[in-house]
Order: sequence, then structure tokens, then C-alpha cells
Amino acid sequence: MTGLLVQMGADGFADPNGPMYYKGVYHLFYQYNPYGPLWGNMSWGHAISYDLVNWVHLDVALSPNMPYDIKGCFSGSTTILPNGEPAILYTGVDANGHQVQNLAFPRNISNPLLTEWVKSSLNPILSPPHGIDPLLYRDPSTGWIGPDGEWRVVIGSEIDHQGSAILYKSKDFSHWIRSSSPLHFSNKTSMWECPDFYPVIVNGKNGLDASAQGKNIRHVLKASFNNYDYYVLGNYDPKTDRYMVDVDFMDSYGSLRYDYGRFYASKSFYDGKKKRRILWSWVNEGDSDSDAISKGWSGLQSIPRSIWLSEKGDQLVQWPVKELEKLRTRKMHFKNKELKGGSLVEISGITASQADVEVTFSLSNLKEADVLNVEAVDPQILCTQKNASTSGKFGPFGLLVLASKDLTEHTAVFFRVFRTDNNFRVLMCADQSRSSLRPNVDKSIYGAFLELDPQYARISLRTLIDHSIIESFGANGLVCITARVYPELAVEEQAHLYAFNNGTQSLSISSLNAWSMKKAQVVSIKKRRKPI
Ligand code: DQQ
Repeated sequence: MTGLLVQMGADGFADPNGPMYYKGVYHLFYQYNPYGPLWGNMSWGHAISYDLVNWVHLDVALSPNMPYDIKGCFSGSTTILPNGEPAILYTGVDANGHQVQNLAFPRNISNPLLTEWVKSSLNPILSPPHGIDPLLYRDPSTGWIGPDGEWRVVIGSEIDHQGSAILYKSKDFSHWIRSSSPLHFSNKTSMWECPDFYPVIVNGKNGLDASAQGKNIRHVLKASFNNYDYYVLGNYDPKTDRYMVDVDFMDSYGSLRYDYGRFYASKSFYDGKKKRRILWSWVNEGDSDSDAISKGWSGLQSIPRSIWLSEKGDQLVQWPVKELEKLRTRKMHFKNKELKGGSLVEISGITASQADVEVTFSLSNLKEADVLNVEAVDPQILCTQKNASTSGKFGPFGLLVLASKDLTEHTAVFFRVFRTDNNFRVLMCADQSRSSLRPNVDKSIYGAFLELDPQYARISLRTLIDHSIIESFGANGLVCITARVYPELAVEEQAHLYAFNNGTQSLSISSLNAWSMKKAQVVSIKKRRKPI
């Protein structure tokens, strides 16, 4: 793996923890195994950046070395306290295997790199309350302050078989009292990992600090379960701590997800420098543990994404942070190119194994589209039934990514347009079924519907490609799908990129821009440590 996307060094690497912007520096902590490529010895790795693109690995920030975290420093968050001091609130697994919550502070807050962290003498500051399974009590969120001046955080749990975000309040960030009811819970899910709760502005792209209150603000609650990151939108009253959601988790096939591919245990933060909210996620492997051992590492971080509420207000929109464009080099561009039914156009002249591609399609004669009979159809199943090689009228059309010259290997990121009784539906799919000749690697097909009316809006796709990861953003970020792929033939210079139309109807590419991407600089100044 080279470095357009951030592979946080060798060894085992998982959930992003406590991202923040502090005194001119972006900090990312992450679940990290310093002693091997698989999950274990959970510690907080620490990397810093001035631009979210180039990174320096620092020493591990938290290691499991105290009775209250000896079996692991699990996930958590950072909060900047009113005196400007950042605090880490994290889950420790104690000697009994119980999950407890702990605090840590920087040794020296005037050093913007925050290289050393000191665990609080009050730890553990929270232990599993009566009636809560001590194995299901973890991942404290960033704190926010209510109008009463008190802090709030949520902790992920499962209570009576219901996924829950337990709410706690505190006057000093050290002593916490559990609220009588969770912030939210759901009987349709199991344990909620890594809950994230934050405000978003209505009708705007700016982000908000976790404690922002006022008109034109809605709140997002994200929970990680069943291998995916789901979220709900709702109105939060900070006076009563009531959170009323629009549509609840798992209410229908339409449950909202940050990403419909591999994207788990994500965490967002407010970037006060650029007034935006940024989202990070763990993108895990689709190959086996023995593959991780032979390559010596596992796990990636997604590209950091700006995240905001859509114009319609019914979902979130994500887009790679602008800084990423610094890595763009050689460019290929064309406009108004017809893509006849059954055609394939190579996008040559750029490095297809490490690229950023933006393409917009224009369709006419939509009344010819295939009819979709069932409204409540699962889009992932539909993408699987009608994969990239199944021809329809409008679609599949899109990109063939990390493709070998003879197309034996390729990952197809594509769209299909259907007609329904009174409207149209646009399906976006990422089909990995032919991504690799290797057996025993994940070849799932992912999919989601785009909330876009193709009569009035063009269908666009941005895809970031980096050797074994493909992050795709449909319709300017309304749907995101991240895939991990392990080609054998389509590697380095042997990788090709194509635009394709496997439908019978002609359409056109109104514009295509593709760039080779430079490697990001990722250096390590970590001291080597002896295994525990
Ligand atoms: N990973 C952490 C937990 C969290 C899980 C342990 C989510 O704190 O619930 O490594 O991937």
C-alpha cells in the first residue's frame, strides 16, 4: 500500500479515536496493536498532521499498563475543556475483563504535538452500573455542554437486548452521573459501538462545535453495529436531553449509513480552523488473518471527509477534504463524449493504481428506462442480482477501476436508472465480484439508492483509487461506497481505468477529469518498544 490513503504504519490498526484540531495541529489517535498485524494489545496510536494529508507517527499515546486498562485501551474521544486543555476519555478493560471509563490529560499543553499523556489518578472514573453487562459498556463520545453549564457524554451499550447510548452528566468532566434514560436506544439493534453525537447546521456546509445550540440546528446520532455505521437525524433539546429522531435505526431498508461498503467505528470532530466537521473511519481488510501476517499490517483509515446536512435536510453529505487535491498531478480531461450501449473507453495517461477521478454522465430519453416493480427493494441485493455484467437499458454505466488490460480483473463502480410508477430511481453499486483472481478474499457487491431525480440532475461519480482501496462518492457525496480489493494482475503500471456503458441505451460523459495522485508523506518518529 502506498500512501494516498493513510495506512497508519505497520502492525494492527483499527478504530479512529479522538481526532481533534489543537493549536495548529491535527491529531488522530487510533486503535493500534504495536506488536503485531492482528487485533490485540490495544493501545492508542498517535499521528499528527498540519494538512490532513501528510502525517507523522508519534509514540503511542496510551498503553495498557494500569489495573483499570491492563487488558486494553479501547476506543474513546477527545474533548477540549473550557481552559483549552484537551482531555481523552477512553474505555479501559480491567484485569477482570470489565469495561470501565478512564481519563487522560497531556503532560504539557503548551506543546501542540501533545506527545505525552498522563492517566488521571481518579481512574476508573466510571464502572459498569448495576444491570449493565460489563462487557457491553464502552466507547465514550466527545463531551458537549448544555445550557445548565454541565457536560454530557454518551457511552455505547446494550441494555435489555437494545442498542443504547447511555447519557452521563458532569460538572467537572471527572465526576459523572448517569441520566435516568439513555439519550436514545433501539430494540431493532444489538450493542452500539462508538456512538457519535453532534449538531449540524440546516442549509449550510459549515460544521459546528459539539456544544453549539440554537435555531437551525439538528443533531446526528451515529452508532456502529452489524459491521456498518448507521445514523439518525433528529431534534435534540439540551434543556431536557430529549432526542426525537425523524426515522429510527433499521426502520426500513432505507436506514441511513455513512457508507454502504467497508467503513466502521467512525468518529467525527469539529475543525475550528476551517469551520467544518470532519469524519474518519476504520476501513478493515477483506483478506484473511494469514494474509495480514504475511504482509505485516492490517487496517486503513479512510480519507478524511467533510460532512454536512443535505439541502433537503433528510440525510448527510460527505466529500473528501479539499486538502487532498494537493496530491493531484498529471491530469486527463475530456468533455461531451458519447458512450454508446456496450462501449468501453480507456482513461489513459494517468496512474490508474493511484488516482482521483471525477465523471458526470448525462442521460436522455429516460422513459426508456427499465421498470422497477418493487419499491421496498434492498439495493445491495439488487446490485448483486444485476451485477456489472448484466445489461439493462440505462446501466450498468460507470467506471471500471483497478482493471487488468484483458479485464479479467476489475472492480466496477456503476449506476442503473429505473422507472417506477411515478418516478425514477438511481441505483449505485460497487461490484467487487471480479476484483481479484485470488480466492478467499472478500468479493462482495455493495449498493445504495441515490436520492436524485435523473430528469433534473446529472449523475456524477468521484472515485479515489489507491492500490487496495476504492472510495466512491455518488451524486456529489449523497452516497459513499468504500471497497477493499486485492488484484493480482491489475497492480502498479498493469492497472487500467475505463469508463463503460453496459446498458443498451446511449448516454454521454458530459465531463471527465482524472488525476494521477502523488504519495502522501507518512513518516514515523516512533521509538521501538519491547513487547509486553
Ligand atoms: N473496537 C474497540 C472497541 C470498539 C470496537 C476495541 C469497534 O472499543 O467497540 O478495539 O471496532
